[in-house]
Amino acid sequence: MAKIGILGFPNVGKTTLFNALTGLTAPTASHPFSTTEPNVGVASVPDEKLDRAAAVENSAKIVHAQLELLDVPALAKPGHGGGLAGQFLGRLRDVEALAVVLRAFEDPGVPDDESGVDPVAQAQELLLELALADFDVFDRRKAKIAKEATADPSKRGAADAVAAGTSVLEAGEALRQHNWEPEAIRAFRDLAPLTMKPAVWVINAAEDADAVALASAVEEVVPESDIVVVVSALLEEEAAQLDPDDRAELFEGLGLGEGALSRMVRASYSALGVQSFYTLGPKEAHAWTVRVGAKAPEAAGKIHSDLERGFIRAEIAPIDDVIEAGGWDPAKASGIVKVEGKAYTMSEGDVVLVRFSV
Ligand SMILES: Nc1nc2c(ncn2[C@@H]2O[C@H](COP(=O)(O)OP(=O)(O)OP(=O)(O)O)[C@@H](O)[C@H]2O)c(=O)[nH]1
Ligand SMILES: [Mg+2]
Repeated sequence: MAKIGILGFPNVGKTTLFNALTGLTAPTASHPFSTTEPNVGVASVPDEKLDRAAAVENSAKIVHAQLELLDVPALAKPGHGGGLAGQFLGRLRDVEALAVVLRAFEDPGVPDDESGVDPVAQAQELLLELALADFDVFDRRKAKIAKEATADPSKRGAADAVAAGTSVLEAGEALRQHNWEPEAIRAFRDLAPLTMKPAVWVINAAEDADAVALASAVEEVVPESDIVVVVSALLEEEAAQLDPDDRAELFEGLGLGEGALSRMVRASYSALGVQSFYTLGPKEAHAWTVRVGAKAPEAAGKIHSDLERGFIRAEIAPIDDVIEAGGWDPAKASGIVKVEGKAYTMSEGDVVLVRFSV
């Protein structure tokens, strides 16, 4: 399961967001540094198409795709405990993407510990902090690998790559802002640089804030490939405790559509370079996750390794068409379902039925 790490300055709403996403009730507090141990939980990827397909198929059970979330204790400002929450950086190194929370809400009852309520300033400081954290790791590696390369010329390329990465980081830039050769990417992998990870910037704002203006201001200062979303974590946390109908009514009443959280989880999903595909039946409507660009057998392997090993062919149709046709069987009857072989590249939203033999 893909893992996302939530980080940010103290009292910005990291744990509130974590609760909203997981439906859990980890303690939040109006004093900074209230989280001293990471919170771990699982978030369902909201998926309205899956719900609709399950309805037309009369599936007894719905299984949403899932993301694992890690809410790490706050990063302190430099001079307030020495930069990043160093002891938890290791935990962040093994997540696949970062959700960086920026505080834009004003609340006199929630002190901001100097991190302020200016999301642009926080984004800039956090970019710098993350680059510095990577720099420490790279700088150490640079010296070592340079020495190794004098004894073993096959390490020359890797040594040069680490040196180039170190310079980028020293300038306070994120590694993901540059294009790297495959050899460099391999050399970086062991160092698990935080600034190579895709990031979703989550601006935590009052529900009546100018979301478009906030988002575009932050987009100006973060790497181009990053995604920026605006949420009201407190409202979403309350909504997460409601049953789906009451929740929909609340969002409807506030003119918030499906809720910002759905957008945020979807954004994380696309930042991770993954897509959903589905299996549908009377027992279960199930969303699965596979990387963008995967062939049909790789997708089949997500369901069960036997399905990849013994893959013969797959019957495939877009979920929108299946819903419109009124289910899998009618879709098949009307010729929408195609038979595809091992070379088929999966598309977002494919419904699959795998034929296999082991
Ligand atoms: N007004 C308002 N308050 C919020 C919002 N989001 C969170 N809060 C409040 O801010 C306080 C801090 O929230 P937390 O989720 O504990 O923040 P955190 O970033 O996890 O804080 P630490 O773990 O202490 O660094 C709590 O009292 C929350 O209820 C929001 O959108 N609006
Ligand atoms: Mg917290």
